Amino acid sequence: MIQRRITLRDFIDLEDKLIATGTGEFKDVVMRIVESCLEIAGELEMAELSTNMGESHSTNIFGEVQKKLDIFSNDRLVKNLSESTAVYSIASEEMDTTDFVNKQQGRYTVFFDPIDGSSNLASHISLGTLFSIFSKEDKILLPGNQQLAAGYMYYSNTIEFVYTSRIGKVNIFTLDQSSGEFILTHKNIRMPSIGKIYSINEGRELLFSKSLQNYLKMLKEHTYKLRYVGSMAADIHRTLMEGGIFLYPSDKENPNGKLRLLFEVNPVAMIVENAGGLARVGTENPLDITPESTDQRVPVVLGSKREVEYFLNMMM
Ligand code: P6P
Repeated sequence: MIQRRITLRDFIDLEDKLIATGTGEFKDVVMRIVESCLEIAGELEMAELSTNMGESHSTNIFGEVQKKLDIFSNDRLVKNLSESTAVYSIASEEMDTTDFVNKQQGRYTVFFDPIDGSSNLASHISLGTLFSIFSKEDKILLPGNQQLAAGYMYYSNTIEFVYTSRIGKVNIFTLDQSSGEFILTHKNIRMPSIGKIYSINEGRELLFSKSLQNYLKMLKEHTYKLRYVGSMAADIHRTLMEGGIFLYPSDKENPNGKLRLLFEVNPVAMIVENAGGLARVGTENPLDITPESTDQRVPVVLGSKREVEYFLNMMM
C-alpha cells in the first residue's frame, strides 16, 4: 500500500495544537521560517550568477565582516517574520538589537542564525539556517530549555528541514522540488548510540589541553574516522545520521571555544538531545545554561550517547 505522504504543513498543524494554541499562529511562524529558507536556498543556488557573492562592507555585532548572503538571508527572515501577527520579537546573529514585531498580538520570539558557516560560501559546502522558537519573551538571554521548537534548514544535495519541539522527537522533511512541499522522510529519527567518527578542527591540536590530545590519540588508536567540514550544520547532520562525536573545545587561544550558545549551540543541542544523543558544555547540558550575553561562546561536545559518555569519563 502506498503510504500517504505527510507534508510539513500537515505535521505542523498538529504541532500547533499539541504545543501551542491550535490557532495556526505557531504554524504561521514555522512556515514563514521555511518560506525564508526557500528564498535563501534559491539565492545560494544562483549566487555565482548574481551579485550576492562576496563580502559586504559591514560587520555584525561580533565585529565579523558580513557576506552579502548573510545580509540577504537575514533580510528575508526579518521581512517574512515581521509580517506575521504571531511574532512578538526576533533576534539574529547578524543584528545588533532585538526587533519587536507585534507587541500587542505577538505570541512567539524567534532567534536565528541566517546562514551558519557562511565562510564556506565560495566553496559551496553544505550550509544551514539555525532557528529557535520561544513563547514571547522580552528577554533575549534565554536558556535553550525554554525553546518551544528548534532546528535547522540544511542546504545540501537535498534541502532538508530538521525540526524538533517540546514533544521531544526529531523529524526530517525533504523538499520535493516538483511540488514545492516538504515531505516527512525521517520520522522520529534516533542518533546511533555509537559512531566511530570524530569531528574536530585538528588544525588547532597544538592548542588543545593534554587530556584532549590524549583522547584524540585514543580515537586514532581505535581507527576512528575523522570527518570535519567546518560548517556546523553539515557536521551535525552527519553526526545525527551516522553517529559519532562533534567537538568544538576550548583551547589556549579560545578558552570558551568558538560556537555561540544562543544562536548556534541551543538549536542543535535540542535536536541532538531529542534524537537520543548528548550535548555537553563541561558536564552541563547547554540547554540548562542561561546565557550571560548574546555573544557567549561555549566549548561544546555533542553526539552519540556512548561516545559523549566515554569522552566525559576520560576528560572530567
Ligand atoms: P573553524 C562556521 O564559521 C562556524 O561558526 C560553524 O559553522 C563551524 O562549526 C565552525 O565555525 C568552524 O570553525 O574554526 O573550524 O573554521
